[in-house]
Amino acid sequence: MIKKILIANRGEIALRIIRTCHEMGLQTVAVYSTVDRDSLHVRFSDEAVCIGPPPARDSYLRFDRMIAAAEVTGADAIHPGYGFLAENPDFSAICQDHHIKFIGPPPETIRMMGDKSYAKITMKEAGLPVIPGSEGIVRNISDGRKSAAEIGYPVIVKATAGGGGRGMRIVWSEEDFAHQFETAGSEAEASFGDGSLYVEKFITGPRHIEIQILGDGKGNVIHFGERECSIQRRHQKLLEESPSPIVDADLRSRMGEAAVNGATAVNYEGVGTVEFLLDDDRKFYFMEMNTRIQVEHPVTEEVTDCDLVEYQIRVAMGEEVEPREIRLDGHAIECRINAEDPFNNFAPSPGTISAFHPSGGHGVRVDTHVYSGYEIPPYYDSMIAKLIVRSRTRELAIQKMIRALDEFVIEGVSTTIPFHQQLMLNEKFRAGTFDTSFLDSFKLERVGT
Ligand code: MV4
Repeated sequence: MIKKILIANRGEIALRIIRTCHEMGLQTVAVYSTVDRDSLHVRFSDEAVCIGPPPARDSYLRFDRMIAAAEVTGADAIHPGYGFLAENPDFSAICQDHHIKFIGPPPETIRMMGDKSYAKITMKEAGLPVIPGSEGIVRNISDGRKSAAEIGYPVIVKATAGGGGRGMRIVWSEEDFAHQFETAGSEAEASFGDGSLYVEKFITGPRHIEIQILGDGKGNVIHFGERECSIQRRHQKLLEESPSPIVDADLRSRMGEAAVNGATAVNYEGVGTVEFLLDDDRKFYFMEMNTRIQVEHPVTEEVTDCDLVEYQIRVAMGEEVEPREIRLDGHAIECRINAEDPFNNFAPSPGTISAFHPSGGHGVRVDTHVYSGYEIPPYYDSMIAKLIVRSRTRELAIQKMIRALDEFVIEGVSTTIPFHQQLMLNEKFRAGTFDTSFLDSFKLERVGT
């Protein structure tokens, strides 16, 4: 039984998790670095433990301090949120060793899915379509070049320890292969301590679509439809929506079935996301599986009327997932509000928020840890709020988002609000015909004073 949960995270997601815990009658323990002392997750939790100085490696990434904080407060579970320790198999294992329930999959599943080449082999065996490429990792340039010649150029070289766009190189021709392969390998070695690479066909202008799933580790897996995540800049998503404007009921059911089959094959426990690329012919391919709750989970919650954090906690308590079809109703859009200057290459804009007025009204949800007078520390990521709207159709959701963005007041720092305001008026966005390269050519106009 779980009675008290330690939230091994900060910011909006820590607050998001605390809210569900309290609705479920569960006690909460916040952890914080010294710079987060005045954060709302500290104020809204039942207890709070300081775990160290501002740099994450000295606080939010410290296994020993998380476990000690759980032990001194008597927490029987740890929710990792996203980022930090969420997909660290060793942390999941340490929690197990200390008889603290890690809210997420067991270490073996996290490790398997963290090895992107191995995950791809596993999903191919489960019958999911995968992008044509090398059978697993390639040992050297010569094997890689052979593989690339069979696949046909352009190819993409990916680090098996990478993911989310880190440690990838596109190779356009055979002459360029050796150089790109070596660069990718040394980058991967430096970043992940593992230089292993695999090769696959490069799909030009794909859409990034992901399926939300839930498993109970007892063989039951269900899906919650898709999220459209193609609006991204340098692998940072800026806007997500559900449903995807390009996915119809038939494609949703086929992608959902594939995701469920993949998760079932690994006896998945917890919430997870199966990422797919969709090509010009609307063929889909498995890309990666994420074993955490994701930043963009609220759009799925809004169209399915499900609390995904509640499901995480319930399966962690041993509850079974009842097999059923989840219906999507209406349309939800999430804009990530970052303390960044969209007119200056999205440079981080830390500082003190002098005035903060979140949007409200029917169909508007703001997930944030920020308030008037809040000082954004420079140590962590720059997302300060998620603005989520929900309406009956995509067109109405866009109209509501325009209204909600107009109403949102944030003074003292630059934010991505002006970017989203212009995106909402963009023809290609409104038509729903964009792909992952859309933002490469999106030109922000300088307006106002
Ligand atoms: C690809 C791809 C095209 N073909 N794989 C991006 C995130 C990471 N999970 C994998 N990603 C991609 N994988 C194949 N076989 C396109 C992307 C991709 C991308 C690649 C290079 C530059 C920008 C990109 C933006 C979105 C997706």
